[in-house]
Amino acid sequence: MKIVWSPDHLGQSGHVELGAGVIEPGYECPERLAYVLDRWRERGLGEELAPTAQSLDVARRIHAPDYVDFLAEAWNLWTAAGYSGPALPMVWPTHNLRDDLKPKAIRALLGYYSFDGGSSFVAGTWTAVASSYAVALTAADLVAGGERVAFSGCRPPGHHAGRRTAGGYCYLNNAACAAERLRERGASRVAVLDLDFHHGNGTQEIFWRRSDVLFVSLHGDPATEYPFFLGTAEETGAGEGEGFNLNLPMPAGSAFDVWGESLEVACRKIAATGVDALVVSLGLDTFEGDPISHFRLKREDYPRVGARLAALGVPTVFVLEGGYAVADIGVNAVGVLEGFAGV
Ligand code: SS9
Ligand code: ZN
Repeated sequence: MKIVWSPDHLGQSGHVELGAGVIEPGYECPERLAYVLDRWRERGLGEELAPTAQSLDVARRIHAPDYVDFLAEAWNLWTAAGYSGPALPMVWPTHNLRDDLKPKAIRALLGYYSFDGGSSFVAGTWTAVASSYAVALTAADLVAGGERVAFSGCRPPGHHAGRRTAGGYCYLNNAACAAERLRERGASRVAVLDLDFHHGNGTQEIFWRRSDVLFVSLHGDPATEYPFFLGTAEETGAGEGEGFNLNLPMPAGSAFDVWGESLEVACRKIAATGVDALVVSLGLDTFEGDPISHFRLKREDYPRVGARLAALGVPTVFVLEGGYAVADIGVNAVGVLEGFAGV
């Protein structure tokens, strides 16, 4: 198996997030990928590749082009306005405010292009975001070129990023871009299976009206879990995309007995739909030790997940999403991959 990653992820460091009554250091930190790489090497899983150069064309199709331009410029606009420290939004165009009014002030533009205070900008954010995107596309290219499986060591993650909104530590939707690349390279239908604890609201939004990309997500019930405002079971897609969105929310506290049954439902849906390729949004925040999530998967459950996914028999791109029990993320991510490979 091959892993694609870039040292440019280190640019996303020193950022902050708006938590419950506090602005705190980002849970989504550089050490996360370091632990994955350590474990990858320890287990001798395979070759490490740098991403190939990638244009932003796919990002500009998956996202609003002006959003992509904004991500690239946000830090410069912030410092040009005389602010220092991480760039955080201050006002959001929610409910009866107008989301078609695009203000000029950077402190308001940050709100126009986000849905929460989880995706702040520092000097290296854009470099990291662009590298994370290139990592996912490179892994998709490997699979489009005939590899059975590839792993994208993406940082920052992407599944909360919508068509024109950053949030939940995400900026560009790496998994959605990987799916789009697989389509572009000949897959007639692709599934995105989101195993992160948090609902992949961005990926759902992006593919909501599309039947060529099936979106399936296992996650904490939005009644009590982030992102709260999307992810219920009755959301099934619209227009052409009706029936191509499947949400499997589960109560906080769910362990593998319950979660594994949802995985089975998800896999059967994917098999019944018939897809040429699979993208797995691999969050490891389903782990019992995760500090901000509430499922109870154990270390030994992860290889079983990988084995079940391999049984689908579909070329697969794994894309790293969340997982904040930092020291455990490597063992758990690599556990999935080893289960997949049948090691
Ligand atoms: C902790 C609150 C967590 C965001 C969670 C995003 C998970 C991304 N201050 N809020 S996978
Ligand atoms: Zn998550």
